[in-house]
Amino acid sequence: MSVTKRNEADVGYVEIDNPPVNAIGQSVRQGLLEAVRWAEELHLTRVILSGKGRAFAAGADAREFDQAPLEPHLPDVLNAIDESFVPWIAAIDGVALGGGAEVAMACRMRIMSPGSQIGLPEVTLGVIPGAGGTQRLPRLVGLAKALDMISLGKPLTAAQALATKLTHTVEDHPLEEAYMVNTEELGCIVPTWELPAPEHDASLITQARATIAKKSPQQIAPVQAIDVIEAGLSIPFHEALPIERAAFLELKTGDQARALRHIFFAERAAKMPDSIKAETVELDHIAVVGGGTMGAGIAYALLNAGLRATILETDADGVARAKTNVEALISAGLKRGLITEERAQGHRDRFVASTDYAQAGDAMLAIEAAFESMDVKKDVFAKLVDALPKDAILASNTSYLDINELAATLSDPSRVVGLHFFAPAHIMKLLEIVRGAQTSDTALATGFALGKKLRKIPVLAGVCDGFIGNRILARYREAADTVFMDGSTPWEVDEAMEMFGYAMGPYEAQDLSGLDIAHANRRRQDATRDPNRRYIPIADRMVELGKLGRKTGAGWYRYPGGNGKVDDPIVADLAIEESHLAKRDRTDYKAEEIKERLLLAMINEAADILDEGIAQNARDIDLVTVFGYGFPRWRGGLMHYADTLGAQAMVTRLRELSQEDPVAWKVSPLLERCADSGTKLADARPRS
Ligand code: T1G
Repeated sequence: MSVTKRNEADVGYVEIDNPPVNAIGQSVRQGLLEAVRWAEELHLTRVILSGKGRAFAAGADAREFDQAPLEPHLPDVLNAIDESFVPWIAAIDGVALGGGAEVAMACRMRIMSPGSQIGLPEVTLGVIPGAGGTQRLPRLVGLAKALDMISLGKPLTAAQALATKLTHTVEDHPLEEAYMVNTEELGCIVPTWELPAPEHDASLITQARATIAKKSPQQIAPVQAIDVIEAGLSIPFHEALPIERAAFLELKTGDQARALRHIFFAERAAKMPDSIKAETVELDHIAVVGGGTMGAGIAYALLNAGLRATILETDADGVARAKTNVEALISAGLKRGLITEERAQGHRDRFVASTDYAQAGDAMLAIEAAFESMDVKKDVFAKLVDALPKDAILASNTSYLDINELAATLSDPSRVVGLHFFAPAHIMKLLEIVRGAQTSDTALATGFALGKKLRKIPVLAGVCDGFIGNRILARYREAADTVFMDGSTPWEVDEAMEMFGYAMGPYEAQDLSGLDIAHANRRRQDATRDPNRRYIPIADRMVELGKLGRKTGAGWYRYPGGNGKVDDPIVADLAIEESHLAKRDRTDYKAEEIKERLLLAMINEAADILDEGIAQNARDIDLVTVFGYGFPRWRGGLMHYADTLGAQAMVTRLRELSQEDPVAWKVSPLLERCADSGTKLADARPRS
């Protein structure tokens, strides 16, 4: 039973009981509708609605969105509540999101507990409120607030909801308070649907449209949300509902909503594979080697999770730098109101920076975040082996280097695992957990347990150059440099990828991270690079010219006055010169073709990564590309997007491109297999 009901005299208690978060599926809708009839038959004086467990209701059950909606439909259920002569009070303890907030707004009164939240985040799932939210919310909080809440999807805290009059009161015990509410006072509250819609205000509408154009470019749902809100301002409530419903139903079957749902559930399915049968080591005191930007970010994430963190450095300057970096993150957290003074002091009390490895003598996990050199890392691991308990797990935050080579320097290589964080480590949600040839299940379980503690999205990766994400990134950059050398420009390439949905194209992104990192990797790969593979020398020339990106004031672009990017004719000339030296004809690539080549290059590489078992499944590759590399979330990630193209079509195009360069465009056997068998990449598995 997803909805329970009982009454004490003339007061009814209805509880949504659909764990874990009271998602509103068909059975909950049915239960609520029956409860309206029940309350009316008993002529109750009020119904107090609550949610069992940690949520009031987390919204419509998104797992039902792929099917045709079953009756009763939520708008009808909520109209029954709103129009009933028995007033309902929503006693909100936990989150009231989407359909959950719509239920609460259909109630005559809302009482929230201090820690609860209320909001309409439907646009984050590529839809709009579909049960009256676009019509009831403006009536309760006004047009400006409603436009903001619905088009951006950000929930309100209880205090914010009180300030906007979305909730009547904030009380520690909403259920009890609801019982105490004066019946006359309750009877005087006008049903939400009967409230007047706010005045139409063109400037507010225009402003809201401008905001979403900047914050969620190319996304359809926020635009439609504003359209539906605006449409409802000048027509009666019940005439506006079908407009809202039609837009909701159309959006939920669209590509963007499917993609966003895919990522929503993929994110929640990112857990330790069942095949790993081991317990984590104790996660209390964790050593971090290296107090630079990465090490300090990792240490701060550990402190935020309530853990003890000791940064180990090579000398006093390093220790001072580590302390400065961590203190800067603590101050930033205080300034942004993300942590309290008390928590900040707790962080400081649990943080140590030292050159003395013995300071981490009881740490059962160490994360090495030192300079990206194998020799440096081997030296660090040797010191960790001497200082830490013999069964402590030794992790490396390397972005590219061979975990197996590192592990081979230890008498017990099973203790070694890769924990690849993304900068800034305390913000980026992705964590690549790299399994070496001898990595133990205990080491892997420890990685996943840490990922959970840090609220990261953990993805298991095998060992190869760049693991999942950086290997795809390297192919992406190579494809970009190829069209640049053969006729395009950094500006055109970046523009093409921004039109696809990236917030930033590959060249502007590399100017941020620095051209020297990729240069060091190319030098490292010189000895093993396939001599038959075409090599694009432009980026090397850039580094020779000292054009390392924003950190040197110029890279692929110039940034006069540190402001926006400006084309640099020197860079353009470099490509013309190199293509001339290579006797290559230059082509005027259109944005569509640039986009296609860069995406196919990534998809083909990702298919090899999946085929080799470096990634467990396509879903993990989607998580890596979205949460680590800026792939547009509303496209569902690289492989989800690839499935909208279809394996056959991709293989056909890749075969054409391989005429140009059979090495770089060698078609992935996995893609060939999918094309032959009609299998989606989402269902593809590594070759056996
Ligand atoms: N539908 C189906 N399953 C859901 C769900 C939902 N709306 N929300 C959560 N789950 C599952 C989730 O997959 C996971 O499952 C478990 O609950 C715990 O979630 C008509 C159209 C509520 C803040 O956008 O933001 O209403 O992995 O791991 O970190 O207008 O879940 O255990 O099997 O995320 O504590 C609008 C979505 C829907 C809110 C809890 N609602 N959910 O976070 O736990 S559209 C939302 C969340 C709508 C109406 C429209 C979060 C949470 P499993 P979790 P959490």
